[in-house]
Amino acid sequence: MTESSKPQAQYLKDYKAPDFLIDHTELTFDLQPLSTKVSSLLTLTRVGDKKAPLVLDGIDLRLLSLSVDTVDITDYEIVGEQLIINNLPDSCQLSIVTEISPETNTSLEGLYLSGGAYCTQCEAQGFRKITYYMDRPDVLATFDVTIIADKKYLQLLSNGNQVDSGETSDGRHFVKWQDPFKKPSYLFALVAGDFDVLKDTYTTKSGKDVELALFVDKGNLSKTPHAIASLKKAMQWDEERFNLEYDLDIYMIVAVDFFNMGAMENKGLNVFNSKCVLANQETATDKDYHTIESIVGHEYFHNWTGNRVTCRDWFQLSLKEGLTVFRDQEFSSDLGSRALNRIDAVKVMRTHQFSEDAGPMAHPIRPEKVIEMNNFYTVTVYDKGAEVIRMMHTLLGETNFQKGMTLYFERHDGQAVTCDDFVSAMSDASGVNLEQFKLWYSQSGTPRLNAIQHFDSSSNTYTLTIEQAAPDNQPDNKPLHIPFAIELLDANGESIALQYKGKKLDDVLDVTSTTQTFSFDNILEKPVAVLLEDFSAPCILNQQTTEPELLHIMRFARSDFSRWDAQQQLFIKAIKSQITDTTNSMLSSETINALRVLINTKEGDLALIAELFKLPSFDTLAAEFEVIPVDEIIEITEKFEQQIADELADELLACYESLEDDGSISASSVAKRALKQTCLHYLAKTQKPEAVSFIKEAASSTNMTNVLGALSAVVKASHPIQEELLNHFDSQWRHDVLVMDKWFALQAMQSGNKAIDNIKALYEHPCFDFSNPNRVRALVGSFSHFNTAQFHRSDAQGYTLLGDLLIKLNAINPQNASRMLTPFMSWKRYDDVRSQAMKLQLQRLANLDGLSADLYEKVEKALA
Ligand code: B3K
Ligand code: ZN
Repeated sequence: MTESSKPQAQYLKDYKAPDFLIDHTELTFDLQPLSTKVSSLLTLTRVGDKKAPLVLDGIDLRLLSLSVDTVDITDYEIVGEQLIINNLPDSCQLSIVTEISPETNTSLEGLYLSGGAYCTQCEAQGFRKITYYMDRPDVLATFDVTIIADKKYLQLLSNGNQVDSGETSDGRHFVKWQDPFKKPSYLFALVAGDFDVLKDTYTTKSGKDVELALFVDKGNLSKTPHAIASLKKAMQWDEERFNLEYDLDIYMIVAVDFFNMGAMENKGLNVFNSKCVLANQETATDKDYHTIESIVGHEYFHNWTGNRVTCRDWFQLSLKEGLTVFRDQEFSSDLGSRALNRIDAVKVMRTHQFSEDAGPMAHPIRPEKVIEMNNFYTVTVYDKGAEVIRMMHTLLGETNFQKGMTLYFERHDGQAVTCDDFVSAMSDASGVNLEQFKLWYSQSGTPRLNAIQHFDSSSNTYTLTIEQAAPDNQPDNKPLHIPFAIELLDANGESIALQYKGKKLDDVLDVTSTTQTFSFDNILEKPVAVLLEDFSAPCILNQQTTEPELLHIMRFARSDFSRWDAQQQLFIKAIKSQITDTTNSMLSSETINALRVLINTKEGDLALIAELFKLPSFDTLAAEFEVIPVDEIIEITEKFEQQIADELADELLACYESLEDDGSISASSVAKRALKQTCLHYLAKTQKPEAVSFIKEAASSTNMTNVLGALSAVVKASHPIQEELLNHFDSQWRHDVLVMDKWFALQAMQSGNKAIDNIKALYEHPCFDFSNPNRVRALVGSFSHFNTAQFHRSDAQGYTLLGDLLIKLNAINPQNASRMLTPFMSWKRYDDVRSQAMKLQLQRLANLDGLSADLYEKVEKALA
């Protein structure tokens, strides 16, 4: 690539307010697969420099005409991806007619035709693939949209309320929509297709009736009730917890098969990946049900946090995403198990986010430099962003946090604002000083905390010193304001009231400097400390906790999350000591006994017990090492799983047999199925004859959670019956691609040398399609993320498979390619042979003609 053809970076520091505003946008779409005509009429007002030209963004557009106040103009130029119009009056109506080709648009961004329906995806910068526009989030306009199409596209949908419809003179039809709320272009949506529709209504707490409509592919109505029920729960929850009501007369969700992400919050017209909508007990797992509820909630919550108040520029993405993830996490936690939701969120942080933050793509939750915006819809912006909001919530408390939200909406409803505006509202409403806290927005990397404990029996004083160090890759970071939650347990497992010199102390410590000591007195014996309770800050904590102390925490901590965390630490310690000291050969009898007590007594949440039985993932363990010992982690994890299976086989059998679920999605049934799955996972590794009959029974169940539990157990155990069960599944579900994705993911987990050839053969499977992101992720994404042994084969065949795929996807769908590249980003953390082999694949990409900006940005950073 020559210097001038390299994709250019944008910087937060260069933000400049627009010179023009668009007050109103009128769009007419004449839909044709290869030549859709888009007529746009923009009402413009100059607000900046008198001489400034109007600069509009546009990609892959054919300009048919351009006129100002009905007069054709010639004083314009198209430079790269911009249309520059000079000498415009201070206010005018600009008319632009362009032509685009939805059918050949495989990027799934802009307007595309796939699976027989027209659909748009505009966030972040896809609107510029539809028409020339000020495609930036701080330009907000009301929209009128007319869609004209053949009648086979029965439903013609856009944002807002439908105001007109009818036939055209040439026998086609049209619908006109008006969105009264000003919005940026990224929230625009259009869908045209022939769908089945589930209708419902919701009455808001102020008594307004809202029509709900869920559009799905023909024949899928039986899979819609859960999504619509989730939507109603989300609407009610947002009223109760955040005092926020819906604002339009209609809320529509459309499910499409070809979609790059989970879903999109377009005003009044959400577009969803069908896998995040469709569910019934036969085809979807309990986890799918949970994901659907959470994503439906997430997109709904964006109506206020994202749509009513949006981002000034894309560097502020976490303003809406971090906050909305926090809101959806709270929604799931209020409706279900808070502990399990917390465990899930922390797993994402400790595996994916910590690794991103330590690697070449490390960026603050408010990035400062971006080449391709789509590359910044990351676990850092979303999940670490949500942790930052959660820390503010911890520091302020629920009441003050809600006061902050109210002030934020009072100040900024209808505006495009910054993360600083949000923090100011929180701080002003609560009186809590968040100046130092704001560093979380501008510093990347995971802070490292070191906890040093001391108990002085002569004065009955316990002291805790917290040292805070900058991350290795960000040595210049300043100390952060960290809410550090603790619980002190006595020998009986009782919580000790925190006090010093007669003053009651809070259990959230304000850590603000590099070294800080906190003292607690009136403590009669050396306590066992639960540190960073509930993962109160996204940090790596180094603590010298012994095995007996971890077992004590696991039994007695008030936070279920911290009990699970202690169990994970026990496993991690054991695995690490195996790797560094091979004489220490097995899990201790105390650890095995603690597990035995859990399944024998089955006290408390069964789903939590299921979690407590899971060894840490490869990624979690990898994070513990500077150079990832791939083979050792795999070998020792397998050995420990085998030990659990062998030593607890009888208990696991008894537990499995005792669990009868009623097939519903009630919390207790879901928890029973989760524990049954865990039992099967281990039982498949034993020689117990009952195990095979349990597996066969589960595999033939009509409940997908049970079926998948059985299949995944046999695949992971390389059990001889796996082939028979997988073949049966294929013949049973070939008609349902979403279910087949589960099968592709299982196929990707095959062990042994044939794994790679198997994947290549599956590229030819009638259900596989390189242009469908769900298929690609199910097969190759599962392989590269979860089939560690085969992906990281030392003969590099796994890496070549992924490299070949990325080259292919670069031409079809750069966004998907870029996402699939992730495993290569941490190439430097592997041994020489593996890292050189991964680097080679990155170099192949770097040398590729026509490398997309999406891949270019990541490959360049990875190789730097
Ligand atoms: N806002 C969208 C994500 C858009 C991604 C663009 N590449 C979904 C969400 O976070 O709700
Ligand atoms: Zn979002």
